[in-house]
Amino acid sequence: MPLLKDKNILIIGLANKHSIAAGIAESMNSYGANLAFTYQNERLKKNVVQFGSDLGSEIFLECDVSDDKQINNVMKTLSAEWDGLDCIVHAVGFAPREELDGDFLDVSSRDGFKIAHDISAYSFVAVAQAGMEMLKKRQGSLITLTYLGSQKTLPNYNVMGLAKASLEASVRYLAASMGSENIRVNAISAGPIKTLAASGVKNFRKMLSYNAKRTPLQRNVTIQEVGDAATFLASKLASGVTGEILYVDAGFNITAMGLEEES
Ligand code: NAD
Ligand code: 0WE
Repeated sequence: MPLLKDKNILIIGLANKHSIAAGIAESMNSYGANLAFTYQNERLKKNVVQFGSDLGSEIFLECDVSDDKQINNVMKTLSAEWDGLDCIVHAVGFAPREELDGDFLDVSSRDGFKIAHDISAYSFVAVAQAGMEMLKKRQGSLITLTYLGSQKTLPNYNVMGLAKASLEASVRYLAASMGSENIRVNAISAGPIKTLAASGVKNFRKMLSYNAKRTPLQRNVTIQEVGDAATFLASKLASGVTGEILYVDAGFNITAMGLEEES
């Protein structure tokens, strides 16, 4: 029997077929899951409906995660369609562009900090709260996406590093809080991947090749690989795993020094 057969899973954070959420949706779908999708706004709706329909999904709901009303509305609408939720995937991150271009000390602002933390970290807590009732019914789990910039510095990631550190702490606090209901909470720390969010980042291609050269696997990871790790975390194979940050980064995070540079 497929690993996620008859599992009801909500995907938050799909923008297009290059999104990490798309890799997750495809993997989960291939293991038998029923998927529902949210989209940030009307502009992205068409993409999301097209992508999800191709996977046999029928539930598409608008959700800007900065708005508690929209988050609650999603769960309310979903509870009329599904008797419970087995997993919520949160693949959302945002900071104002100006925060991600230049030296941290120079470009950081109070407003940028607020927005980055609200959209990239608090929204995960808000989604957990709103989804709790439906997750309880199925002893479901939550999965979010993070990046190594939470633990180590790199140029330009700036306030997103702080927000991801907060997101990772929220994984642990939510896991401790929701564990009594047998709800698990985990994150995947993905290596860099060329997605829509990444396409707004200066020199991203250079970062990808820098990264590939320095990983134990000598390459970058794909959204399919991140998707398969998410399938594992959502499945009963991970029934003993909660509060964990699972690195899907071709091993980059474990190295302090790579092989000799090729000249
Ligand atoms: P993406 O652009 O495909 O996805 C980001 C999503 O966030 C989009 O669907 C966008 O609509 C959504 N979003 C932004 N603000 C929102 C709001 N206010 N309300 C609702 N949705 C909102 O890019 P991605 O790389 O797939 O990003 C998904 C997650 O993966 C993010 O948390 C990102 O930080 C994380 N991540 C990305 C990489 C990478 O290199 N691409 C690496 C590690 C982690
Ligand atoms: O988490 C991310 C993406 C973060 C992101 C990207 C953007 C670009 C466009 C958040 N907000 C915005 N806002 C925009 O206006 N990643 C892990 C990918 C990423 O982004 C970087 C990276 C990496 C890696 C930004 C700077 C440096 C490295």
